[in-house]
Formats: sequence, C-alpha cells, structure tokens
Amino acid sequence: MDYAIPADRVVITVAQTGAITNKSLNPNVPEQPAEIAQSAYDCFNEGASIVHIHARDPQGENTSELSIFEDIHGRIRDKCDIIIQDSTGGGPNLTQEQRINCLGASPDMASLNMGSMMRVAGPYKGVPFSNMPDEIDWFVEQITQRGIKPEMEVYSHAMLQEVRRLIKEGRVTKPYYINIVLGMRYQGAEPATPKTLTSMVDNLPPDSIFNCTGVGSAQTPLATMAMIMGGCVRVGLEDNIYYAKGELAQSNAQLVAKVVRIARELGKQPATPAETRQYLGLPPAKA
Ligand code: KMH
Ligand code: ZN
Repeated sequence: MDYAIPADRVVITVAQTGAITNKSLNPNVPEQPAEIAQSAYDCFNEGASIVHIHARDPQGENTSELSIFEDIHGRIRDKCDIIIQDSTGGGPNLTQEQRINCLGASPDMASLNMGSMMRVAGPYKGVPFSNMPDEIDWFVEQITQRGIKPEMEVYSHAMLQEVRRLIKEGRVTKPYYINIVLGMRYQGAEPATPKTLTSMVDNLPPDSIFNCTGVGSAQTPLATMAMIMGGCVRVGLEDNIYYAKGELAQSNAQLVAKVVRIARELGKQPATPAETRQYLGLPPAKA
C-alpha cells in the first residue's frame, strides 16, 4: 500500500507554544488556553490541519496539569475540527510521568521523542532530554494503548534506528508518521541542511509519511524543500519566533499563511483535517 500524500496536497502542523519560547522572546506566543485555542482556530483558517500543543500554567510555566489540557482541547474543539497532537516532550521541568498526563485528555495524536539529547545552553544546560530505549517503549505503550497515533520525532539518523526497532517489535502501526526535526541546539541533534534532510528521507522505513520541522531560520527553507519532496511540514512559534531576519512573527497564523503561499506556488493546497485523517489513518472526528 502506498501511503504517500497526494502531490497536490500538503499537511501543515502548527506548533504554537513549545517549552522554551515564551512571551519575553516573542509577546505573540500563545500561552493560556483561550489564546492557544484562538491561535489554533486562526491557523486552521489559514490551512493548518494539525495543532501541536504544549500547556502552560497561569504563570506561563510548562505544566502537565490535565485540566489545562482538557480546557485547551475543549476550546479548540468548540471552534473547529483541527487534529489535536499533544506533546509528550513536555518541557525540561517535567518528569516522564508528568509528560504523559496530557494523554488523559484524549488527543488524536501525541509526540513520541525517539532518542536522548543533551541541552547545551540556557537555564537547563546539562539537563538531558532523556528518551532511552526502555523509556521510548513505555511512552509508545502509553500512547498506543489509548488509541492515540504517535508522531515519532527524530532529530538525527541514529534515531531512525529506534523507529526501525519499534516497527520490528510491532509497537507502531502503518502508516508510520515521522517528524524529522533539524537544527535543534542540542548535543546529538543534526543540522538543518538540505543534505541532512535528503539523507534522512532516503533512510526512512517503508510505509512512512514524513513531516519536516526546521528550527529557527531554517523553518521556511526546509518546509519548502520538504514540500517539494512530498513531505508534510510543521511551522510555528515553538520552533521559530521570527517572520524574517530581525522581524518577530506577529502570530502563528502569519507563519502558516507564509508556508501556504509557498505551497500554492508549488501547486499544492493545504489538506483539510478530514483529508489528513485519511492520509494518516486516523479515525474520523467525533461529531
Ligand atoms: N521543540 C521541538 C523541536 C515535543 O514536544 O515532544 C521538539 C518537540 C518535542 O516538539
Ligand atoms: Zn513540542
């Protein structure tokens, strides 16, 4: 079976908030549930079909509080049928147990980080982003036993090895949805270059659908390249706070609109959430 996305469509994920970006870096980062939901709706109207969610407490700190995830989901689902993908990466202040709390809010998808890296800058310098093989097994079990689709985030060629292992052990089902994240400033992450993306795409397991996340100034160039290669793309303030060099983005929707303009020039329309569900093998949205 061929799991390719139709050539005239592109699946766009918006990662709106993240764990590191905040209002002091860009005042337009949505942090509270009402802001996150309004931003998701604006991005849906621009063409995003998946929203990647991190939650913050009222003080703006990363939180795993289930009621906050439920509040965010409820507000988004009141507005539109965009696919909800929660982060189990969470943030550096959260334990592994806390990182899966969001699954209780029944997202459609959840991120699954496919290896460990070391934070080398900022307040969490020296704190590992730990995703050891047995930890990955635990996360994937927690995700899939709830009927949630894992979005496997890989930051290096080595992490594709973990993807192959999960496939071999029957822990994930087709189509395998793999997010190639390039340009993270972590030890162990690969750079956001065209050659790295090409090589990683060449090394994907069969029956995969890939998404590309270019971090920082690589967001637009790598998204463009991924679209040409038939991939899905992720944009948003989690990964990049600028619209152009030295110019902060005004909103997540502005970044989605930018990639949609490029997509249209390439002969592609943004996939709707219903189309995306079909491509990724997700069940239809609940009425
Ligand atoms: N900030 C991203 C590049 C997660 O949320 O699980 C990493 C990320 C991890 O999205
Ligand atoms: Zn994230």
